[in-house]
Amino acid sequence: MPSTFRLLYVAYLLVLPSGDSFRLPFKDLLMPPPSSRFLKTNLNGFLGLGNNNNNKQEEARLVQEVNLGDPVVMINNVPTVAQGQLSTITLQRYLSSLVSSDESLREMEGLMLSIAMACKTISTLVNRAGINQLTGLETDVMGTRSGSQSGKGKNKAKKNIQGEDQKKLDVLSNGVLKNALKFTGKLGLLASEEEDEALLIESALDSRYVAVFDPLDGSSNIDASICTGTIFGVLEDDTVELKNEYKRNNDDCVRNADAECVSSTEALLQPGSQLAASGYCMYSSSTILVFTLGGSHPVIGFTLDPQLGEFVLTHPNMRVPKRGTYYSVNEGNSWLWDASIRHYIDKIKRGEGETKKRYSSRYVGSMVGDVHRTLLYGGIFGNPGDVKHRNGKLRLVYECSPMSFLVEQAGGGSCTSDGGSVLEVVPESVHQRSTCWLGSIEDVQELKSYLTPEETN
Ligand code: FDP
Repeated sequence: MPSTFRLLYVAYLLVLPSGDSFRLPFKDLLMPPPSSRFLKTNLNGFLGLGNNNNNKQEEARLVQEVNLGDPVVMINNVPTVAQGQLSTITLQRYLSSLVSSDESLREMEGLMLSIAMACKTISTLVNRAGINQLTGLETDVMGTRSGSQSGKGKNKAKKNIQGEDQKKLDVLSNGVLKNALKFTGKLGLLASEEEDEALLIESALDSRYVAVFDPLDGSSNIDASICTGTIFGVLEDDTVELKNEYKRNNDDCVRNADAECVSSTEALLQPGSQLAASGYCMYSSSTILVFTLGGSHPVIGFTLDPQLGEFVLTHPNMRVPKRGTYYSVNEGNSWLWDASIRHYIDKIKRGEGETKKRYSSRYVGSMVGDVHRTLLYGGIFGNPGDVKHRNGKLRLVYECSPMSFLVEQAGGGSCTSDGGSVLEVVPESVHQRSTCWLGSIEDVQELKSYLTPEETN
């Protein structure tokens, strides 16, 4: 390969994985040409060749080598990628630096690393779904594949507690997350969209946290390879009484079909404002893990580097723009919405809202994808509910609350369809539904000016 071409190719490789905040300035393209070994290894990575462990380690070493200088700057004791550098801050490194300045985050570190590990596994499953025949519905007939059929004849589709068909990947992702969290020993209780009951983790009864998650949100998109995601929330568990009781009389443990110990859900029924952490992992053209640990912690995003097999920091401090020009809602239901919501959407799309700009519609139908775009570009996302489904389609505990918490932590806003706070709703059951709107603070405020509490009565 002629050397100028080689240099341009390496420049291309270096610019390609950079997020918007980390685009390399032109001067970095003039760095000394790397060794041909680096080029070869990197090319192999791109083509998916020679993926043995030695190669991976070598790739990691060489990629680091090419990142001349230390790209890390400390901001408020948190390592951050310096402008114009590729990220070398892995999730593990980021979390351990947090723990070194705040020891109370140690359990959270373990928990976050387990969630990240599960997300990596789910990302691989999602990526290989078509190849490994993991598309289609989960069926009731053991060992029988339904392909992409809708569970006709003998292969009846399995349903979750809300009566929705479960996809194979819903069930697999749930298992992956459940196992990852169980083995941390740091989580006493967990609930999931795909579990009828909350599960008590016997090996971690003294732990400080409980977790809720939607293992594979947007799974109706999965067979078309459209983006999906995992949503999670972590709450502090102060139901010591419950655990003591369990310890006193182990026989009281009611087991479900998988011989798992079913629990009361008391610790999980806390309003979103009590979340200790929340986030999502989006499986799309990149796999991106976005989360916040609440309080003074920012919303941060890590992108899975497929060459290193590691989440690396790419979005150090995500802030929702104050205003956007997109609305994201299933407009097919507009004829069933309350008049106030129809009126609001009509105004912004005609350019008759507060900004006098015409808003465009963007709707993936996968909450994680729609929220991720809203977080980056601004605008408003909603699942409003309608005359048939007053509380909408989304679930309060593991969809609306964690996402609203995250968006508010990034400077955005959220509300229910009667203009109330999503984060103040105290759940009555784990699988309860709720309306929810979230996005740019000024867009949410504008929407609220159209809503009246009476609308939901
Ligand atoms: P899915 O059913 O594919 O899992 O709550 C789940 C969800 O997707 C969200 O991800 C998405 O925003 C919403 O449902 C889409 O609902 P509609 O099809 O009614 O628009």
